Amino acid sequence: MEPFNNYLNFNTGEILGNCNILIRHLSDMEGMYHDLEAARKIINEGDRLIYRVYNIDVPEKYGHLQHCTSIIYPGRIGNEYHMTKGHFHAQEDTAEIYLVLQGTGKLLMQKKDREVKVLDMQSGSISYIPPYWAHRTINTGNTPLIFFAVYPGEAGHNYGIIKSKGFSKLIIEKDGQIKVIDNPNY
Ligand code: S6P
Ligand code: ZN
Repeated sequence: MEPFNNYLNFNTGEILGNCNILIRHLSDMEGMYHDLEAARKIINEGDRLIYRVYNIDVPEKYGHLQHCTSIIYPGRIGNEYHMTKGHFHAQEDTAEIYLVLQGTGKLLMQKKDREVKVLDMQSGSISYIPPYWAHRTINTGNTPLIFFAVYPGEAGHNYGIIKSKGFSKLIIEKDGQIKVIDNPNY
């Protein structure tokens, strides 16, 4: 395989070049937001774009490094901030690095033994997601949250556990403040 360049726009998070774009609307995240009624209403009124991922095309194999940008648009579903689906890596002993380019948010992580960790995300923050931690990103600001991620080629994604159980914490807005609360459905 030959070396290659791609070009990242630091302001928008868009990558120009050899990449595929993943687009997630609210309707792609059924049941993931706590306020099912609010989610249903928005979907019925025409749906909403929640996030995009620009993923550079690299073999999903040991020895390679996947890399991509994620752009989470600002907003809330009910009182819960816009967020990604969240996942474990299919190959659970693989880590990941997130570097924030723009915006503010939270990185919610959880292990299978239920241990939870929430890190702040802001321009310049470099978060290390160790092996075995599921991860979800939440935009708690008023502008897009844009971050660059790097992870092992073979990591893969397991969405099933999070889809069925969620995380044990929710990140919500209450009285104008960002709050981390227990997920009543967990
Ligand atoms: C991949 C990495 C990110 C997410 C992206 C969308 O391992 O963690 O690129 O894929 O932020 O999140 P999700 O949970 O929908 O894949
Ligand atoms: Zn990941």
